[in-house]
Amino acid sequence: MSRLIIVSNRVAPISEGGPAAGGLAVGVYDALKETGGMWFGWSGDVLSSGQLEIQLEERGPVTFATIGLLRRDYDQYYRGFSNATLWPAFHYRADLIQYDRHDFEGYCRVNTWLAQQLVPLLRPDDVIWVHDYHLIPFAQALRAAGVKNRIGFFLHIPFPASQVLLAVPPHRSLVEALCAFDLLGFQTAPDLRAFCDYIVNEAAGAVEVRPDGLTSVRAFGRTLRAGAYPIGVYPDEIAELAKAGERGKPVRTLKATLHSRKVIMSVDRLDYSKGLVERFRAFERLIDLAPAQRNQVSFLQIAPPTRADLHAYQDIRLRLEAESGRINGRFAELDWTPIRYIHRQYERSVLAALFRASHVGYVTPLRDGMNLVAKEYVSAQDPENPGVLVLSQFAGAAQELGGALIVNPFDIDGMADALAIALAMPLEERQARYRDMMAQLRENNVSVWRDNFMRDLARAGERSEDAVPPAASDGPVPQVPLAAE
Ligand code: GDG
Repeated sequence: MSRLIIVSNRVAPISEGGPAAGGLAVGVYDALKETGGMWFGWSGDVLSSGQLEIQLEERGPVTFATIGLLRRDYDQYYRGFSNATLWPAFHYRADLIQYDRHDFEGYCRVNTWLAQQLVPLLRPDDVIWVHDYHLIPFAQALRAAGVKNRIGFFLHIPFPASQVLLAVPPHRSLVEALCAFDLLGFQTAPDLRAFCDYIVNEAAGAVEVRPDGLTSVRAFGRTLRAGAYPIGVYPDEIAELAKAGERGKPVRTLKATLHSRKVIMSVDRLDYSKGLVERFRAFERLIDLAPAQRNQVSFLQIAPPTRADLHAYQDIRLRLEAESGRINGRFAELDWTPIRYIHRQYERSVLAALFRASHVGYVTPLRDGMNLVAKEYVSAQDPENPGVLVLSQFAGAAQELGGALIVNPFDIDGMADALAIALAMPLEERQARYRDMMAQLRENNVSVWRDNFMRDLARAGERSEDAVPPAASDGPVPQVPLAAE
């Protein structure tokens, strides 16, 4: 069996079976343990100067290979192009794009450098699986270093519509770099369609859906495969974690302070893509227009800090603090605080238990590749008395979770209506919706996601052996109609 090499910006901090590890990390780590292999990426250390060396840590059949970044590389590759250009663009926030050509050069330079660090560790039959937007040029860099292995890429965030992607000045180089992979995985069919649209209409390439359901893509002198692989969770493990915490201190504390009021709950990294301000306003609309809800329901928002050294993130934090202060100032009573906004991280097990104790899971990103919180909320529910999920139509998860109340996060009244419906929903309907969503989550858990991707990568590799090698192309390539294969 080929070894699996996982490449991601950060290497997940796995302590085997530990409560901190999320489903994605565990799912990927399980695969590594099965095949043997390596997880390669940035250690999280930023050094102002000096020599950087790979640190290797063996854990059974798995090697963790991590390396630090120099301050300038961190600023250009991570803070700059990855998170100030690509993140807003891929989340449809063209207004927040900050582009600096030196940052893009740094992004490419770090990708090349990281690839060069990996090359000596590779064996000829290793299968390489690269994750996310930080590493779009990684396959191109490996190919330039002579690597012939199969290389797949999974994009965890949305792929934007062409008209938005065109706002990123080096859009063409990015898509050309993506075409150096053998298999591209997107979260949802709409993301895959957006990519194909760019290939056909902006890159003069061609796409064709094959009998096996995968899309064959020809562009920039290469043939590759692309597909949608919605990422999942381990729903039964989350359910166990939630049940185990049902009588724990955090839940007891919450319940004691709620005095039998209902609770609406959200958990998000404090990111402008998550729609937090709109969500706060919709909760305000609910208690404003339905006085009967006042003092009957509290909204618990947990939003741990993220990328706090970027201006756009400082801005969203200030806006949210202002909104929660304003709304609480307007409606709070001596014994009731409408919004409990907590800017801090909690243990995974505590979150699961709090999800189970909440009546409504309120997950309303303006854009999200998938949104695992939506899936975790459903998984954590008590089957006998489940809560209701209110979910944005712009989360990838909405493609699968039809049992949620689907809302448009730009429609404040619509969200307030959905909250009212969720809070009043009869038990039977809640149970039916929960059963429907739980069946879907079990059917497409994180192992299924991983196995489907790896199966298709093995196949894509077989086919792309005879593909035209990547070449730097300056202009559009002529459109090549695909023969049925
Ligand atoms: C990207 C894409 C895609 C959150 N707060 C705490 C905490 N979390 C955990 C959640 C969940 C994870 O972090 C967040 O995952 P999401 O999917 O919701 O969002 P992103 O971080 O933006 O992830 C996204 C995902 O990649 C996977 O492909 O779904 O669309 O943007 O697991 O529970 N965990 C702990 N404490 C917290 O306070 N322990």
